[in-house]
Amino acid sequence: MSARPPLPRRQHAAPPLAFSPEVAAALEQGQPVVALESTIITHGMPWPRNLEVAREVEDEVRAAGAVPATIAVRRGEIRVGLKPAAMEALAREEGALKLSRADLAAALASGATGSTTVAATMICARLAGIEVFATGGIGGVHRGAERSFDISADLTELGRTAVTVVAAGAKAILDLPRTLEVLETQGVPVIGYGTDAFPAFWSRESGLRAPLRMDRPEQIAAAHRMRARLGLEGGQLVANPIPPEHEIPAERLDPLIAQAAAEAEAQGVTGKAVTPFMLSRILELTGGDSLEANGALVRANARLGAQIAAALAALD
Ligand code: PSU
Ligand code: MN
Repeated sequence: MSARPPLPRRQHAAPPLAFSPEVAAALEQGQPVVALESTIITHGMPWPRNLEVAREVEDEVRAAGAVPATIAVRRGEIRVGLKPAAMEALAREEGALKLSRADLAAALASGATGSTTVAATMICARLAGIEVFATGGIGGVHRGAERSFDISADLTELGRTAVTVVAAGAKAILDLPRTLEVLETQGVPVIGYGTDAFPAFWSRESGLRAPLRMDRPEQIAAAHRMRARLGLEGGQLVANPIPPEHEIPAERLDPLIAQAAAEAEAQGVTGKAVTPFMLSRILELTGGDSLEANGALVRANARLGAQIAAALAALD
């Protein structure tokens, strides 16, 4: 009896990553790099403020001594680091696709252009060798999820992809207690930065406690490395409260969020469209205040992300 020949092993081609020269050089030299997402540009803020904020956020990362790597999909390639013209084109793009884990491969295979959510940006950052990613707020368990089953893929991604994500908590339009429960089930450390409270995006406190607390970027970097030593898949969520001067009190926002949620339900808004719809309605209902707060918190997260990336580089 002859042994069966081994099955031919499929050789996978490398992922379609295209680095900007600045990011490529930084990664090669082991300099701190911070990944940034792009759905906030295409679906989170209106033109032209989206472009201004995207630039401001990159400037914050640079001022804090790291290199920003805004990630998006362009003509079938994962772009890691956008040149100014590419950033502007994305910000102006009207029908950009919102790409999460489920969409990424199909979009790349068909040569599409789109923005990456927190989940997809984590996947791309890990492929690119970037360990820290700063954003505004992650997706989570939506209110009414017991009926809609609408739970963001951001939560399961945090459970499986080893990137430390800095956010201002989860958006207050979500069901925050259930969001924390799912994160715990997924084994995601949720770290309040300099606070015992779990922040609620536009507000510094949600009434919930952050499961963990750290006060220095070095602690977050050390925990990130320890997870790797333990062979734990999945990332960390750093919850950085919005700077106090930009906070919108929960008492003011709660009724507006309830109104926007009721409108979404009445208009039959579901799936991917829910988060963009809620953000733009809240912008209108707050007369633009939510947009300014959003910009301020992303900038603060970018600074902290740069400090964590620097602390990681110092450990190497
Ligand atoms: N944070 C913001 N604005 C946004 C988002 C986050 O301040 O637009 C985006 C992120 O890309 C996040 C996504 O991953 O919303 C969540 O969408 P969903 O709830 O459909 O998973
Ligand atoms: Mn959803």
